[in-house]
Amino acid sequence: MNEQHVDVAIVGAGFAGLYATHRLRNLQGLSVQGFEAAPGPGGVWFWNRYPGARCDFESIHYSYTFDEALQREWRWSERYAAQPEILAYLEHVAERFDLRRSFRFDTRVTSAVWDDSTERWTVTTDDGNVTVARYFVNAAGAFSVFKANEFPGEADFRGTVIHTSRWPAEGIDLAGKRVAVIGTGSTGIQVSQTIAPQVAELTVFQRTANFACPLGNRPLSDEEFGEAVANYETRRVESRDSIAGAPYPRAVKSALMDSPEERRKVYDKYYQGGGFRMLASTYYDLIFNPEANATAADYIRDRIRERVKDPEVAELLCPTDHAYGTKRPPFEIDYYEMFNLPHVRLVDARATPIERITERGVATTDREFEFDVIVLATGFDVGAGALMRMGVVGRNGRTLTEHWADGQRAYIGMATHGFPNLFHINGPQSSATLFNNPLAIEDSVDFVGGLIAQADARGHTTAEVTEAAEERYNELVREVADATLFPTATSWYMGANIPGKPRTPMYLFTGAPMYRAICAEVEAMGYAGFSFDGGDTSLPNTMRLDGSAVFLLAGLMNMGAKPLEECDLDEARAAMEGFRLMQLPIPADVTISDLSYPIDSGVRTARLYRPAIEGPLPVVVFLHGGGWIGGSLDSFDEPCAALAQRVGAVVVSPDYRLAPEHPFPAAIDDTMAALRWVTEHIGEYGGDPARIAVGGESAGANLAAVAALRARDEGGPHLCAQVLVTPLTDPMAETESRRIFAWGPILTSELGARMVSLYLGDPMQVTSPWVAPALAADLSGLPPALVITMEVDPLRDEGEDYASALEAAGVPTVCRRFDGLFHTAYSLSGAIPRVAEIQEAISDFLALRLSAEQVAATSVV
Ligand code: NA7
Repeated sequence: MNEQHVDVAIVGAGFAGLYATHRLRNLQGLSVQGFEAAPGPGGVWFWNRYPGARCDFESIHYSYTFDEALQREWRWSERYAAQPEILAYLEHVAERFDLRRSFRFDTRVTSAVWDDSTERWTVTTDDGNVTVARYFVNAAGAFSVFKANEFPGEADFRGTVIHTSRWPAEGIDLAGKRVAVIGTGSTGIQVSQTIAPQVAELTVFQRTANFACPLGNRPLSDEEFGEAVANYETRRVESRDSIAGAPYPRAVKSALMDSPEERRKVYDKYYQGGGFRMLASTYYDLIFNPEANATAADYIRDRIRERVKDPEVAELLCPTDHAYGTKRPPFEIDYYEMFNLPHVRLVDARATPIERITERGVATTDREFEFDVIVLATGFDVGAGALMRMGVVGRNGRTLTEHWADGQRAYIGMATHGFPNLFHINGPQSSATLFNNPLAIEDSVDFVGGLIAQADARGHTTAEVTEAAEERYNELVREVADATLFPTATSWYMGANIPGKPRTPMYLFTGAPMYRAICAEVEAMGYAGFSFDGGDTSLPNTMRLDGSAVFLLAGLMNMGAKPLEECDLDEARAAMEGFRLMQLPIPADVTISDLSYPIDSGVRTARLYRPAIEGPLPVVVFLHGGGWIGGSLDSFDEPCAALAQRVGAVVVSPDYRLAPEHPFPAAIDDTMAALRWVTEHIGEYGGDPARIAVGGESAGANLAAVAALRARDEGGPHLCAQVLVTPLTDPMAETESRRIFAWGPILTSELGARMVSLYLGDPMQVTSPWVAPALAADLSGLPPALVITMEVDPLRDEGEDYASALEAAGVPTVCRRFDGLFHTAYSLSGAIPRVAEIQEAISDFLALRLSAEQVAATSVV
């Protein structure tokens, strides 16, 4: 037995292991020992040699980015390269960067055990050797364990049974043979469409029909290759900034915003466009809105019906049990036309499941079929199954299998608590399934390389994710999944393709940009969530957010939405209007009408929301948000209508003048004018002028708070309550929340400061209580207040401080903080389900404060 000592042990010589070796050994100067079960490099592209094996990401995107010369010199022959070419590329990379010498091929890891006393991993291999390493990198890939044959009787079969991922290098002669293909995922489709012309008979066993779209493969022309090489620099940046990690056109619209004719045009364009564009470039809501998804599903089903001549076969090929994209969408080359060939048949393995393999072929519950070759295209135990089988043992003798008994989990897809100095590349809960893998791999390796470099530079010997960080990230992954349609399908995305495997989201379903942002934030905070030598660490801000919020923000990134602070005034206003797309439908039983109220310089519009209840009803005057520079009646239709319905009140939303065209005090003067008008006229609209509350969100909450002050000081109107949702109460406040959430999300310090300065007109006004209600000399005598704050909001602390000050001044005050939510969440009810909780808090408060009994009792007092 040999024992060697190295800095890093790496398992796997695919895309991940090769780049990890290059980065850690060639660039960082660490000693590396790699292990690979196959006789050569290539990983998944070494093993999957079945006929038709091909990548369905374009090769100019599905390739390394780390070396400019490599990008230029490797001439891809096809748009979507086939397996032999990708394998040749990886072999070339191994040669070019002299990586082979760091690997022991034909060598399996049989155990990897962490020793707490020496702070080393002891890696044992089936060649009887032992490698002791400071770090252990799992680059074994997600598809290295194939799904074992579930059908009894394989030994009885006279012919050949073969899983697609164990196809022999010399091939299998299928000419003139009767062949069964079991499985219609990406692999089953590729193998079937490829072998159909060679075989005597092809029988495809389909348990679940899939939404396959044309791959659009063709030779890569010199012009296309030249263009790719010339633009690699920008394209690779765009790729990393796009949902799928490839520079596809961005989906920026809801499918429900287009007419059926417009949708048809969009789907026609991207159905033929090839690759993941059908999902990434059509409509952003396919993946979370069932109604939107149905439009794409219907479209694809229509195409299948057009392409398959026998209507019964066509119907069987149409998926009906899952939403488009919730199972990994395959791509095909004349797959559907294949079923028009006389020697190809489709068997419904759901209606008549396969029972066993027999001496002659396959027996279903219906009949026996005779075959010479049975191809199992039945998939993989996706995730880090390979590592579990390697017998990885962490701190205190705990195995990975035990740690993952309820599902595989890894902090940012890279680290597992109790397994110090072990890093996964594209591990469980990474975003690898929605992130073009070579790029995702490079990012992940670079992250790990950076972390090791920092640990070494600071003299740390262990880096381990904390239990709390792993737990919170795991929750986040689940919450994000719950914001999508992914959990509704039985798929390997959810670990649901393997009997007995816990059903948990195997990936973070945000797309590449948000995943990258989270990793960048972790890194920028000194590897937040990782404890070095047992030291303290904190959680990155994004992980404090509710999963629905993270999913929403990811959606904005995927759309390429410009951050508000980078927008000019018109763009910022348009972006704020766009928030409407993220609101629930307006409740149908609320009547909406526009009225006018007078101001000094003319009249303004106010929108009135009236629930279908007999009056007189209490009244809420609600001021929309938008930083005094944006927002509109339209943008707050849904929050106001929902308020009217929940509280059973008439809600009036005044269209106050916006800055900078109309700086302070225009907005607050209009608010006061609206309140006076409401007091005088609301009786005509079914409202009770004795029961008026004022409320608002963000800048609107500032106006509401100031209106309450002015109404007190100016002798009316009389207000029964004030509802302040995420109010700005002092532009100059120096609070902790302003510091830790300076970067938002949505509201950043820079944006807030710009809005305040546009509103103020005269900077001297900044300390006026009419701008900064928190600076009012006296807060007593104000109407009872509900102050709502969001945990992840720069304005959180000043809202809470204001609530405390109100209470100290004798004002009955309720303060509610919503953990995990952020500024503007209140007006995004369609994306953030927990907005219902905020609405409930407001309606509970107002129901009490505006009840006729309460108002009568208060006036008696
Ligand atoms: P997939 O996508 O998991 O597909 C496996 C297929 O095999 C799928 O159609 C399964 O039907 C079918 N299957 C599995 N077990 C059975 C049994 N017992 N009876 C009938 N049919 C069965 O694996 P692929 O290899 O196609 O693709 C894997 C990934 O590799 C691919 O997505 C790319 O990312 C690369 P089911 O849907 O479970 O009903």
